[in-house]
Amino acid sequence: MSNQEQTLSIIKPDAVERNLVDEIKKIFTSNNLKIKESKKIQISKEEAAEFYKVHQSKPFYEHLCSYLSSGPIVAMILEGENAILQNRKLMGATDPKKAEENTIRSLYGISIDKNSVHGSDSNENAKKEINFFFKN
Ligand code: IDP
Ligand code: MG
Repeated sequence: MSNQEQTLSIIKPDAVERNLVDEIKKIFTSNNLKIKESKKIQISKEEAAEFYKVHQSKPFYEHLCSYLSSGPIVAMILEGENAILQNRKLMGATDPKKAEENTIRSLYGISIDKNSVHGSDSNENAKKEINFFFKN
């Protein structure tokens, strides 16, 4: 049965800085994910803190918020069959060193924090995160 979903993807500052946006977008579009919306923006540290609120108790929270707000990012709505899981598979594990071969993070990730992409991890979070960047 068909399960069309939308998910939020972010190309993080380390990847935007290295001009990897087109290459990463190509990985999505050649793996059955359509890019419905895309915008390049820079968010404030306060906005990053709001976006990553689920991680507020983690030791790396402060660094994570500084990092996401440190330079331009590209936020996208991806759409397709099982888009949430499909995107997570294409991203690979959080730590690039542990990411499966040919995943975005294994190809481009620098470190566990500079890991090139964000992707929603559930239907509920996908809705929240899409709304965070693309509310109208
Ligand atoms: P995910 O991005 O694969 O969903 P999460 O556990 O949700 O991973 O963590 C969110 C982000 O926080 C990661 O993408 C990464 O940038 C950062 N992060 C996660 N774990 C660590 C860590 O142990 N040290 C530093 N940064 C981390
Ligand atoms: Mg996560």
